[in-house]
Amino acid sequence: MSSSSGNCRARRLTVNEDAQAMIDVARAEGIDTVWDRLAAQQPQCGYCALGLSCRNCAMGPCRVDPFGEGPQKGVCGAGADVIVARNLGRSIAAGSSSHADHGRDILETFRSVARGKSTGYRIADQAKMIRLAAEVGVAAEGRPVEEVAIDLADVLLDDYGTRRGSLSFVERVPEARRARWESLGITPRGVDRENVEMLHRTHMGVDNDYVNTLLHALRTGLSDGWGGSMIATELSDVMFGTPTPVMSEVNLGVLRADQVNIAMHGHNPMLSDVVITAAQDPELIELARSVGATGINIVGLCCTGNEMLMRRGVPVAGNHLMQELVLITGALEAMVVDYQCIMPSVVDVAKCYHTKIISTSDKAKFTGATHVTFDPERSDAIADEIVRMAIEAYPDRNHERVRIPVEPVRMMGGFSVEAILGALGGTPKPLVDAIAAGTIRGAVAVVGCNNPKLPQDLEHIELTRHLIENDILVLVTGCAAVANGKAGQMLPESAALAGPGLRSVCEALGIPPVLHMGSCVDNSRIMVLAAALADFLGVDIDQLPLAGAAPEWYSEKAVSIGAYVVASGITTVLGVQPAVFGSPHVVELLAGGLDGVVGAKFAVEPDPVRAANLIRRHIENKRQGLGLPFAEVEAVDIETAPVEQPLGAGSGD
Ligand code: SF4
Ligand code: MSK
Repeated sequence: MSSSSGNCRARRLTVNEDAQAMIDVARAEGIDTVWDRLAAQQPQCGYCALGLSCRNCAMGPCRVDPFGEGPQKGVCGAGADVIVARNLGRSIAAGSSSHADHGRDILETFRSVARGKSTGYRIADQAKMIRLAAEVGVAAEGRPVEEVAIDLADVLLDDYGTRRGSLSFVERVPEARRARWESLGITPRGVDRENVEMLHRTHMGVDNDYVNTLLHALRTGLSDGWGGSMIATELSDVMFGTPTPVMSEVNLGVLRADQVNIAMHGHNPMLSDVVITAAQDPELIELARSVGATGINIVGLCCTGNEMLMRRGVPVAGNHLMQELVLITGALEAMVVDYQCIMPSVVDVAKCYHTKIISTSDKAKFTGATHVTFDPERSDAIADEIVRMAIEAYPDRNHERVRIPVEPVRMMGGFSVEAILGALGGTPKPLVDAIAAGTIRGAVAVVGCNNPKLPQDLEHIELTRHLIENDILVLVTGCAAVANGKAGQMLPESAALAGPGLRSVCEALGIPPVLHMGSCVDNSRIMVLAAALADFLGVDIDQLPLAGAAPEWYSEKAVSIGAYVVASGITTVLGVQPAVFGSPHVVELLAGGLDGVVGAKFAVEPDPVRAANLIRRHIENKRQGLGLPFAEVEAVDIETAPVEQPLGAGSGD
C-alpha cells in the first residue's frame, strides 16, 4: 500500500494528525489496532446491536426476530420489551458499579489517611472537608481534623449500604426534583443496594414489566451520579486538592524523545498522584540521567490524564483511542494502569517495543503485564518502585524507532464548581444574568468516550464548535475534554471561536468557551452546578436551558451517566445508537415518554450539525418556558449537514 492511500485511510479513522501518523506506522509494521479488530468483527451481531439477545440463563441463549418472522419470545417467554429493558438495566448497573467501586477505593483510602495509616497522602483541602462534614451532619467545631474525617468517611461508607432512606448527597438536589423522584419511587438509597437490586430484577423471572425495570435503571444511574461518582469526586478534591484553572499541553507531542516517558492510564488518581511526586525525586532523576535520559516525563491518558491535568497541570498524551498509538511512538518506557477503559491489547502492542505495561490494581490484572499491587499504605514505596522499573527500561529503547509526530497543543483545565463560582465572584448570579439576558443561551455538557465506529474526535470537536458559535457554553469531561483540547478549543483565546455573547463573557473572565470539568466521575460536578443554578432561580433542573451530549460514547459507564443526567432533568443527545432499538416501546419511552416523567429524554443524532441544531432548539424551548427572550430555530436540512460517514464494515481497509 502506498503511503498516500495509508494516509487516506487514517484520515477516515481519526481527525488527529498524531493518530493518523501512528495508524500509518502500525499498518506499515503489521501491528493490529482497535480499528483493524473492528473491521475483523464485521458484520457485528444484529440481534445484539438491537438489544434483542439474552443469555441471562441456561435455557438460552435466546433472541427475538426483529422482523416478526422468527421467534418473538425467549424460552422463558420474555419478549422484546423485557429483554431490551433487562439488557439496558444490566449495562447501567455495570457502569454505575464501576464508578461506585472507584469511589469506594478513594473513600477507604481517605479513612486510612485520617487514621494516620496512608502517610503518602494528606488532607489537601481541609476547608472542603469541613464543608462536606457540615453537609452530612458531622460536627467539626473544636474537634481534631482526623476525627472529623473518620466520621465523614463513615457516613459516606454508610451510603454504600442501606441504613439511611436516601444517599447523603440527594440533599443537594432541588426540592421539586426530589419530590418527583419520591413520587416515582426512584430516589437512590444505598449505592450498592441499587446495583444489586438491578441484577436481581434482571434475573429470569423477576421484573417482567419493562417500564418498572427501566424506572429502576434510572434509580441505579442516580446512585452513581449522586452517589458513587460524587463521593469519588468530592473526596479526591479533599485528598488531592480542588482544581483551579491551570494550563497544560495535549497530544502525542507531550512525549519527550530524550526523557524516560511514563504514561499513567485508567481512572483513579490515587496512584498517579504519588507517581508524579516520585518522578520529582532528585535521586530518581539522577538515576534517569545515569542511564542516558535527561529526566523523567509523566503524561496522562484517558481519565487518569484528566485527573492529573485538572489538579497538577500534567500534560495529556491522548484519549481512549490513543492508548495503543502512544505505544507505537516507541518512546514510552512504561504504561502504568489501574482500571477501566484499558484495552487488553496494550500488552500485545507493548511487546513490539521495550515498553513495560505495569498493572497495579488487584481487581484488574492483565496477562502478560508486570503486576505491582498498589497498597495505599505503602504508596510512596510503590511509586518509587514503578518509576525505577521505567528507568530500567530506558536503555532498551530503540531510538531509531522513536516517532513523536507533532508538537503539543496548549489547553486550559481545572474548572471545578468552586473554581467556576470563584471566577464569577462566589455566586452563580453573573452566569444566571448572562443566561437571562441571552448573552449566553444556555450550557451543554459534552462528555464521554471515543468509539472506533466513528472518526475519532470529529463529533466532539464539531458539535462543540457549533454550540459555542451559538453562544452556548460547553462543559466537558473525560475523553471529550481531551478531544477539544487537541483541537485547540480550550484556550482563553479560543473565545474568538464563540458567538459574540459567549465571546464577550469569556474575554471578560479570561476563560475558554469550553470548560474542562474533569474525568468521568466528575460529571457529578456538572450535576452540582446544575442544582446550584436551579436553586438560585427557584426552579427544577429540567426547566433550565441545559442539555447533555455523549457524541462518541462506548462504555457502560457512559450509559449510567446518561441515565442519571436524564433522570436529573437534563435531555441528552447520543451520537452512537444504544442497543435498544429492538423494542419500539422502550425507544418510545426513552426518547419520548420519559419527558413527561422526569422532564427530560434521550435523542440519538450522530451528525454534529443536526445534533447542535436539535440542542439549540431544545435550549430555546427551555428559555421560552422560563419567560426569557428566545429565538425560533429552524431545523437543519440533513442534506446540507457536512458530516463524514460513520465507520462500520470494511473500516479496516
Ligand atoms: Fe432465554 Fe429467558 Fe433465559 Fe433470557 S432469561 S436466556 S430470554 S430463557
Ligand atoms: S476514560 S469511560 S473512554 S470518557 Fe473515563 Fe474516556 Fe469514556 Fe473511558
